[in-house]
Amino acid sequence: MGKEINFRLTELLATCGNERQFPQTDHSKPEIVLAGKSNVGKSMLINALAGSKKLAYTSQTPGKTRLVNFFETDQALRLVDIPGYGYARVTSGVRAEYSDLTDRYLTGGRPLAHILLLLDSRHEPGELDWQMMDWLQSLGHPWSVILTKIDKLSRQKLREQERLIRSLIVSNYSLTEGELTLHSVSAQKNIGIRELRQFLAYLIGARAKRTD
Ligand SMILES: Nc1nc2c(ncn2[C@@H]2O[C@H](COP(=O)(O)OP(=O)(O)OP(=O)(O)O)[C@@H](O)[C@H]2O)c(=O)[nH]1
Ligand SMILES: [Mg+2]
Repeated sequence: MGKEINFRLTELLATCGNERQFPQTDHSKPEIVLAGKSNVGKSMLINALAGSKKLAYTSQTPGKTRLVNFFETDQALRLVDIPGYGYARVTSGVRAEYSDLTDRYLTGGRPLAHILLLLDSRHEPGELDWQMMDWLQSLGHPWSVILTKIDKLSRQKLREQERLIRSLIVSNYSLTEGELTLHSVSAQKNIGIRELRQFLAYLIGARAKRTD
């Protein structure tokens, strides 16, 4: 655990519309993936982790991130923003294309350290979230849950949602409580971000540098 990671040293590495554009794998830079429905807050969370407002493109218009974006943090890890699933306003053909690129990424033999599945803290997981979790379970990659936009809930309501969502997932996959890690964040209000940096650093055997 000697290494320290400075998340403020996060840069865009590559923006990929197809598999050939993926950067060469580097096993000294494990990849941490952000997956989740369009508009759940993936891009904004990358910005919050990096302490930068404009690193990853965020938008009011769902489905803007149609590419796999690779970011590199302090030459120690990569954050990978994969296209949001479930954007109803694109045609099914385009939707298939998105999930195809995501599929190629997830099954491409990359050094995947962990997948963060983002869920909106205000809602129970929807059909597409369950499909994504089923997929992650079947691929056998380690994954955990991030509840986003918690600034929209009272503290008490958040506790209720955490309990509910945790119990739904634990029972659906017959997990023990300890097998499901769940973090709650607000990228907008910078809540839970420092803890999440620590968790990500821990996943790759390092520590997050205190920068705030
Ligand atoms: N209140 C609140 N709004 C947030 C938070 N995080 C993201 N948002 C808003 O949610 C919307 C979508 O955020 P993005 O980060 O662009 O979502 P995304 O998951 O990258 O979406 P796609 O790129 O379409 O897959 C934006 O309008 C953000 O301002 C948060 O922590 N709190
Ligand atoms: Mg995005």
